[in-house]
Amino acid sequence: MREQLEKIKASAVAEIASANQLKDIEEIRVKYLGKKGELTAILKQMGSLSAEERPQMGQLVNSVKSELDCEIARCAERLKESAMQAKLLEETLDITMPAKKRTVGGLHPINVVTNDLIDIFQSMGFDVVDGPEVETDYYNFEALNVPADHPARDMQDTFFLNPNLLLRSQTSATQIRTMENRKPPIKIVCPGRVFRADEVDATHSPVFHQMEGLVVDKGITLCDLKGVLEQFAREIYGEDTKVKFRPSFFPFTEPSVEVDVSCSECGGKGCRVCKGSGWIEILGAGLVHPNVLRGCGIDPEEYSGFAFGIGIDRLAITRYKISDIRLLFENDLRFLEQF
Ligand code: 2NM
Repeated sequence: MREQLEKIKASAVAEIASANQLKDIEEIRVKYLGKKGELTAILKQMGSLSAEERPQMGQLVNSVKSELDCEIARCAERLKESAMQAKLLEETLDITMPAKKRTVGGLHPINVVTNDLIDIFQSMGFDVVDGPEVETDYYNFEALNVPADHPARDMQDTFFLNPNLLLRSQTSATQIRTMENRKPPIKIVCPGRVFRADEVDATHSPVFHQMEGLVVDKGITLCDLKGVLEQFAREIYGEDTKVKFRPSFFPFTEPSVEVDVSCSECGGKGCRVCKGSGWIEILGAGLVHPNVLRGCGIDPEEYSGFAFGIGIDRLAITRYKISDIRLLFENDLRFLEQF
């Protein structure tokens, strides 16, 4: 029995030593120490021993059992440890590897300029109002006092979707909607995309951007218009900028003016940018025509207003010295990444 015990111990120790997975260790434990295990079987044979032998053998079996318990626990510990090491090795991060580049988006130059304009007019108390890009003939033309035979109402100039619906050719339609829905005082700017059936070239695009402004209140005059536009011009072109009104014509304003600013490149002496005149034309404006006010339910005897329209694309092109308007719409990243 003693020999048998030694053999069991020797083979168990050898098996434990050669185990290299946790499940092998568990199998070994069951094989020797489990309910039907080899050592357990020896214990069961104890009954057949004499009274003197029994305690001695009992002690021996117990000491082998605790040795094996101990070996098994140590081996399990060792295997767990090496499994952890292998896992750590596998998950190693090489912080010297080149980083994955995360590209950050930026604002399109049109949006940079639009945001600047919004800031300037908001600081003067204007609200920003949005409107639909698909408009009705009424809001785009009729309400703006544009006569039926006006060339802008021709298919050659405006994108009609059907005889009544069109892609807006100016953002004024949004101002008409605002005048219908709000009572004066009204003080708004309407930035947005507008559409005209123009042939594409370096200075024309069928899709471009505008910001129109509108102020309606009691006693509004051209003087108020000039003050607002002077403030705007100084913020965009610099403190010393001068503003000049020239008579013009729009169906929706009376009187109408073309607005020039002194050339910020040469200070008014005349250069290539201003084509020698010292002035740059930047926008059209005027006092809102009484017919337009009346059509929106505003009494022109009680209220007056001014309106203006700024070409955002033109402003972006001159600010950034962009040579061709098409660059703004081609979405070539080599161009856009410069802003
Ligand atoms: C311009 C020039 C002059 C204008 C007029 C109106 C409205 F709705 F009040 F009638 N909105 N915008 C206007 C006036 C626009 O763009 C060159």
